[in-house]
Amino acid sequence: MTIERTFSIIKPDATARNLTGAINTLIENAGLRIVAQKRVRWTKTQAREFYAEHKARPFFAELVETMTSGPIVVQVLEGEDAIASYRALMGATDPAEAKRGTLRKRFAESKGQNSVHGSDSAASAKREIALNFTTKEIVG
Ligand code: RTP
Ligand code: MG
Repeated sequence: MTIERTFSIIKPDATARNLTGAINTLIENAGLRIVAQKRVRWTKTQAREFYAEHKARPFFAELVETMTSGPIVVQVLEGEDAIASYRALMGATDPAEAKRGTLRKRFAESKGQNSVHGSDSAASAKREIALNFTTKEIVG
């Protein structure tokens, strides 16, 4: 059994539709524990740094705009195989391709407005948690 931590974001399209509680219920029902959480609004600089790996992609400017368009809820989720398990709960990037029962199938509006983010690897999780939380803010 591997207990891991992953980084999650409830994105502006979801906070705008008052879906924080609904998403958190599904996260907890999936066996993941929310060990850190805060509602914040990112600056453009923060969004550009967070998504630096995508800076050459055609959707980068739109992504930065979207992620700074309103409040987000940043979280650390803990549980068995948390990284893969949360990616499975999220579903495909494009809601048209997301499987039934996933967060993106239920809530996402489009590829750009896709309600949630989750780290894609252990290295990403470590980096993304460190960018958003101090160690004191994570209470396991
Ligand atoms: P995320 O990083 O948000 O968890 O999503 P992901 O791994 O499934 O997707 P990724 O390829 O890392 O892309 C990051 C975010 O950029 C937006 N995107 N828009 N308009 C487009 O073609 C497009 N492609 C990606 C999405 O919001 C995606 O979640
Ligand atoms: Mg990604």
